[in-house]
Amino acid sequence: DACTLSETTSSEITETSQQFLEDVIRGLSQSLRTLPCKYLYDHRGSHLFDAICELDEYYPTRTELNIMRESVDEMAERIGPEAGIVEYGSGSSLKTELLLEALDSPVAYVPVDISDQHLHAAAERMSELFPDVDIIPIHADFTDRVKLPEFPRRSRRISAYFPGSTIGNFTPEEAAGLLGRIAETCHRGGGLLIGFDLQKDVRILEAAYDDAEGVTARFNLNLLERINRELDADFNLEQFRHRAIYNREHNRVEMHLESLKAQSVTVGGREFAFEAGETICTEHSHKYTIDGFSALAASAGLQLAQYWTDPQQLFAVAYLDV
Ligand code: AVI
Repeated sequence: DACTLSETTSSEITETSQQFLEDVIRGLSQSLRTLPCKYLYDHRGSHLFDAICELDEYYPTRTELNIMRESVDEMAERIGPEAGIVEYGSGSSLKTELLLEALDSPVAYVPVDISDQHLHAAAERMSELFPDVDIIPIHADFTDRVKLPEFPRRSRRISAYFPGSTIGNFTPEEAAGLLGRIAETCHRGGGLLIGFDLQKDVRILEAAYDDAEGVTARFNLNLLERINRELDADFNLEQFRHRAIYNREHNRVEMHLESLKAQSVTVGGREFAFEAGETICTEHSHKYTIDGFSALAASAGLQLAQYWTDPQQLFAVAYLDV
């Protein structure tokens, strides 16, 4: 039964919140304070992120979907027949649907996601749509090494699918490490189909991460709410504001939470003093050129075979050979 794979025991849950507390204390103790962006995606955070994907200003989701609509047959040809597909993150079932529909006799689909709820919704939907494909959801943090189930023997090769430009949320060093681990998962002869965001006018970028409706601001501030709730902290949400800044040196949008006054906050019994204007960085979203991304992939042993982009060159989807 595929579902038992993702059941979590209560001891695992305690361990996870212990880890959350340690990560938060560590991040807040640094001179430039940070919080790991993976914690943005609790239940409410995942819903807010879905709402971000619908915003006018947030171009990546619809642009990637259009690239898929335009070129999915060529992508499917690259992947080849009787493939096993491992998807990193499963919040993108529409793009995945297009891909599985275009593939020649896919054998297995393995979504890997940190959000149990997203994972199960996606897995259920996919088993209804593709009854002939083995659907094997894995509840895991894919920044760690993911252990795959024994793959059905019929699958000729394993390709990974990593849409959504999530790779941009890692530093280039982390991204190279993650690409290397993905390559190991696929074995030689397989490949990786990956979406990444391209460098562009800073105004477009900053608007995409600081929308007029304030959805991204709520998404970012929700992390403090989550910390208050889960880690017995006392952040005053009225006294922090969302900021999105493009860092030209590192080609990335940075999300920050800025303290509006000098204040102190208690988290898990520890006190942290903030100055007015001091920020906590909650996310990096790196923007690449095709050449830059190709070089990053090459450093992890993956070769760019083909890429597809939109007419305005906002976003790219690439197939990399392992
Ligand atoms: C999930 N990830 C690719 C999004 C991004 O664009 O970096 C997360 C996000 N943060 C704010 N808006 C969207």
